[in-house]
Amino acid sequence: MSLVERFQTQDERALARAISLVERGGEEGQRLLRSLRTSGGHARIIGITGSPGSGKSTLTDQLIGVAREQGRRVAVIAVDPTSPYSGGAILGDRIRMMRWHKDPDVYIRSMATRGHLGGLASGTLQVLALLDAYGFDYIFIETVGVGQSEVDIVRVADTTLLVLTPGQGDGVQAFKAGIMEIADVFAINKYDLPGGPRLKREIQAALELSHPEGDDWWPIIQETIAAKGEYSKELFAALTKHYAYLEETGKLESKRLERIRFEISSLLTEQVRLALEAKEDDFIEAVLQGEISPLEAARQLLS
Ligand SMILES: Nc1nc2c(ncn2[C@@H]2O[C@H](COP(=O)(O)OP(=O)(O)O)[C@@H](O)[C@H]2O)c(=O)[nH]1
Ligand SMILES: [Mg+2]
Repeated sequence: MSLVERFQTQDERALARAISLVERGGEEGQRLLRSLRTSGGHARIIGITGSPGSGKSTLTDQLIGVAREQGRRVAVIAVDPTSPYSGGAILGDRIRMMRWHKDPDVYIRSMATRGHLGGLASGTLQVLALLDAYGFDYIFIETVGVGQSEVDIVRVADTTLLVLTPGQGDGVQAFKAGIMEIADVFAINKYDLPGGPRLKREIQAALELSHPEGDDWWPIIQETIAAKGEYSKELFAALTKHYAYLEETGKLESKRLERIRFEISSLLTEQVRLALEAKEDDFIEAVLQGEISPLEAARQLLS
C-alpha cells in the first residue's frame, strides 16, 4: 500500500511519516500535500491564545476530554516561539496533556517557531493541513499570545479562543493591545482566584466599545476553572455555538479560503527570506555600490 493509501486508512505510522516528509520540505512531501488536499478535511480548527501561564494547555486538556466524551477525534498543535526561556513551556504542555498519550484518537504535537516572533511558521500550517486531511474532528492550536501569533491565529482558526485571567489587569491590557477583536470566545480562566467577576465586566464593557458594527457575532465570555475541570463543558458549548454560527452564515467557507491565502503568503514570505539569505551579501553590496536600487534588488530576488 502506498503512503497515501495508508494515510487514508488512518494508519498512525503513515501520519507520522507524512508529517516528517512535509517538515523536511522536499518534493515528496509537497506531492503528498497535493494529493491529500481534497480528501477528508472537515476538522473544526480552534485557536487558543493568551499569555504564558494563563492556563491554555490545562484548558486544552479539558476540551480534549469533552470532545472525547462525544466520541470525537482530536489533534493538538502546541506552538511555542523558540526562545531561551520557552524550553520548559513545551515540556509543560506535554505534561498537562499527558493522560491522552495512550488514546489513539488523540494526537498531540509540539512545534517550535524558529525566529518568527511567535507567528505561525509555514511548517505549522502544512502540518495542520495534514491533520485535517487525516480526518480529525477537532484541531486545537495553542499559541502563546505574544507578538504576531494572535494576529496569525485568527487567519488560521475557524474559532479563536482568548484565555484571560483575573488579577493581572488582563482585560485592560487586552483592550490596549487591540486583541479584543480577535476573540470569538473569551475564557476567563482561574475563576477561582479573586477578581473574576470584575474582569468579566471589564471585557463586557470593552466589547461594547470595540465591537465592530455589522458584526452579528457577539463574543461569548465564559468563566472556567481549568485546573479543577469546571465549566469545560460550557466552554466547549460556546465553541460549538460559534461554529454553528459560521456554518449558518456561510462564513465557514470564507475562513477556509482565508486559511489557504494565509498559507500561501507565509510560504511566500519564507521563500523570499530564504532567497534573500542566500544572496543577501551580493545584493547589499550592489545596492551599496549604486548598481541597483533596493526595489530592483527585491524584484530580481522575486524572479
Ligand atoms: N488557580 C488556578 N490555576 C490554574 C487554572 N488553570 C490552570 N492553572 C495553573 O496555571 C499554570 C499554567 O497552566 P498552563 O496550562 O501550563 O498555562 P499555559 O502556559 O497558558 O499553557 C499551571 O500551574 C496550572 O495548573 C485555574 O483554573 N485555576
Ligand atoms: Mg501551554
